[in-house]
Amino acid sequence: MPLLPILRFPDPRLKKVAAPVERIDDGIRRLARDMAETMYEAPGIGLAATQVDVHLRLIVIDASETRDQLLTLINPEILEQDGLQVCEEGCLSVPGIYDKVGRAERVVVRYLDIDGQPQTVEAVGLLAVCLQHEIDHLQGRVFVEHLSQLKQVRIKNKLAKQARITA
Ligand code: K1U
Ligand code: ZN
Repeated sequence: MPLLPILRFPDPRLKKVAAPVERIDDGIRRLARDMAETMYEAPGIGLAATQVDVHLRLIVIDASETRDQLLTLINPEILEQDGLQVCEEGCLSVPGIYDKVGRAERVVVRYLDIDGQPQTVEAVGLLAVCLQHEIDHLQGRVFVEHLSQLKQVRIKNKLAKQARITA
């Protein structure tokens, strides 16, 4: 299965708002499989379709230590959120940058699974953080946009320097 190229911040395509998936067909199933493979290979604990330049509401997540609890979420929506946790985040679209972000401690998310069945997941801790991070991507938001303007400028400069070195 092909690994998908991941867009890098500040690529303007990361700002696009994803559209709902209307029909779960072979194309969507193939995309979900390729995204999961890309996430495991990176390695990461989540990946949103936005990051692979597909602007549909589809995310994959595996926040388990054993790396065998894949969740594929189609048209995810946060139904409930409460509490606050501050957690160090990273992003495959912002390589090498980690910083603390405040998120809800607990979320309940409704979604369709890969068979089109409605499901809900209640999450706390890292899984809750990852769900919010990936659903943010579908809204065109990258985690660094939760940081100060000064930090964002520094991150853009650092990534531009990295890109010049690797070019
Ligand atoms: O959205 C992404 O780019 C994936 C991102 C998800 C995420 C990480 C940390 C907090 C919130 C959301 C990553 O997976 S970055 C890589 C990473 O954190 C990691 C990789 C391997 C094992 C454990 C963590
Ligand atoms: Zn990310």
